[in-house]
Amino acid sequence: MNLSILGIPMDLGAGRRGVDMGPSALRNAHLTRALRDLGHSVTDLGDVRVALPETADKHSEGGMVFLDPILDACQGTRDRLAALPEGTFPLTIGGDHSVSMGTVTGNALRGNPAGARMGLIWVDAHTDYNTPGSSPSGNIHGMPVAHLTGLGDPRLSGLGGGWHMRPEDIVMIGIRSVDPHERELLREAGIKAYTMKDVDQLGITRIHEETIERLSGTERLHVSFDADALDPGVCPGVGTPVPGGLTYREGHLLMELLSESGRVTSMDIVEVNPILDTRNQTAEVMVGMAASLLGQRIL
Ligand code: NNH
Ligand code: MN
Ligand code: MN
Ligand code: MN
Repeated sequence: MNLSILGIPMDLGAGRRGVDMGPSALRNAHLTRALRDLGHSVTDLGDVRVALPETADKHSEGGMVFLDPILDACQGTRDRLAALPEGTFPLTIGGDHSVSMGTVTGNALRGNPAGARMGLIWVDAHTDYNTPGSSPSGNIHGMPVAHLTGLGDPRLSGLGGGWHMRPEDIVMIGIRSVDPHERELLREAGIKAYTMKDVDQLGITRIHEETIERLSGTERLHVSFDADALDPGVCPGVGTPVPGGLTYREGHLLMELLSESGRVTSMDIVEVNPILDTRNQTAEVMVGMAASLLGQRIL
């Protein structure tokens, strides 16, 4: 496969500093080599330009911190991804999770100005379905999915032009932290979310089967993997750790099964925070997750 790596070194959407160094940490953990070893042709496109928090306009507007520079970075990400040749598999490395408003729209718009029908698998401790009105923090990394479905601020929800995600084409896995008003918005939208209770009860195999079945009508399939979906013991380098996450093997099994499905067309790795990490462990684990999604097998 032809893989394109694109970094988005942004921490403007997160409540703590440091995920802007995620792309560097992932490259340091030999991301390119791991994927080339699987037989892929890998091109590193470098990084999207992102404003520095020291010089960017922080002013919180309508319940959103750093709206303008985040919008800029998401537009830049979208345009880079939309312009890639069809058939390329983009692997986008963040950066806080607000980058996914740019990655998902860019991947949907590639070769299709109206936007392809996109399935979205959101692997995360959080549902990221806040709007500026429901968010307790004003941090935009808690809001990308809501904006992708057309809720929230029109500048962010307009990133796809007229295109939006259909709520029924979204599946979330690993969920264990949802804000009170966010929970209501999720229910209203009818988004399918597998909580950690579901992971415990059903297991990853069943969840994977149901997910692929549910998303069978989509043309493309994007996996957005927030490192905090994994247990903080596995991935300590994240800004908002929540106990009781996916085990190392549950993460790999999910990626291995998705790989075998042959359906996934793009991926994000986000929220890796080297400042809070232990000797780059989180980046190394996440490189392994990408490798499993892209064909690495034990035997
Ligand atoms: N739900 C909280 C908020 O909106 C936290 C979101 N943090 C994340 N999301 N790391 O993945 O502020
Ligand atoms: Mn997230
Ligand atoms: Mn999260
Ligand atoms: Mn819109």
